[in-house]
Amino acid sequence: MAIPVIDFSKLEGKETAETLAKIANGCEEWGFFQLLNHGIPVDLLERVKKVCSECYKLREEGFKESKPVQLLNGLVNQETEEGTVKLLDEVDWEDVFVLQDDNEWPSNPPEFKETMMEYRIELKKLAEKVMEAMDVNLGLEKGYIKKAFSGNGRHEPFFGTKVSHYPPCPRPDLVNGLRAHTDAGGVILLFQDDQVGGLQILRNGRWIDVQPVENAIVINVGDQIEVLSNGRYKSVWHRVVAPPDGNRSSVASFYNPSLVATIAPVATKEEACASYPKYLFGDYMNVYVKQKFQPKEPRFAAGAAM
Ligand SMILES: O=C(O)CCC(=O)C(=O)O
Ligand SMILES: [Fe+2]
Repeated sequence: MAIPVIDFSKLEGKETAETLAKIANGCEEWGFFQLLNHGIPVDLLERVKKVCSECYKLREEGFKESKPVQLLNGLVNQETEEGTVKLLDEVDWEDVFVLQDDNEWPSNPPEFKETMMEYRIELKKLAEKVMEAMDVNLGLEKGYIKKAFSGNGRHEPFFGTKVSHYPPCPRPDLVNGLRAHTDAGGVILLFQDDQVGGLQILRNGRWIDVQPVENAIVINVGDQIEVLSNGRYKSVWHRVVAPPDGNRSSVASFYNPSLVATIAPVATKEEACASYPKYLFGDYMNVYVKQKFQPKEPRFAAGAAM
């Protein structure tokens, strides 16, 4: 069983209806799908891979001193003494940093900033196109989700890009690359390693691989799209298994509401049918940062209660 792979270029032309239907199926039945021919030039993707990998090489020594390495070493020593130990549940075997419009970015390699700026512009456009396809599929006016995420056009939606590396892990049985979670925001666009796998989604009670597809962009539904669609689209649990050998890299871009945008289910014919509360996205995020690796349902309630 494989995550649906969709040719996004067919959204325009004779196969619009079929392509929209494939996207609807990806959102409703999977929460994850992959896009090919998404319009991001392959040459740009190649440059992104290169600058991110060079950037990680400059940070590699730092990872050796990091908390996951220290905790895993401690756990392995404990195992030697006590025989059995439990999986580490408070850290992830990853090196990450986030790029936003207004934070500090690595200045090395020298091409990093320029390449990632170009990449983010393209990815943001792609996110908005994907959201428009969701609008149409949900029977909403084109631009509805973007407008909701921007508090009716009054604020900028949040757009962040997380650059991750999962270094080779001596004991993937004792630590996750990234613990299981659902994503907090709206639409997530992931450029994942095409050599080293490890991303898995929970489907019908089983973990299945998000198969690496060269130059594809993996799209997934975040918690806010679940709420806005009144549960028609579901944010799906996923995790990254730490690579036993090989270095996994990924670049995840998050198109989220502005922190001051109100998120609520789309008006259903009968208001009483709304299965989700209404809240400020910022309040939801305050809960999410503390409960990211826990079930999402109590987060919705807690966000609304603030
Ligand atoms: O690195 C990956 O493949 C997935 C990352 C992810 O799930 C996240 O950053 O939320
Ligand atoms: Fe995620």
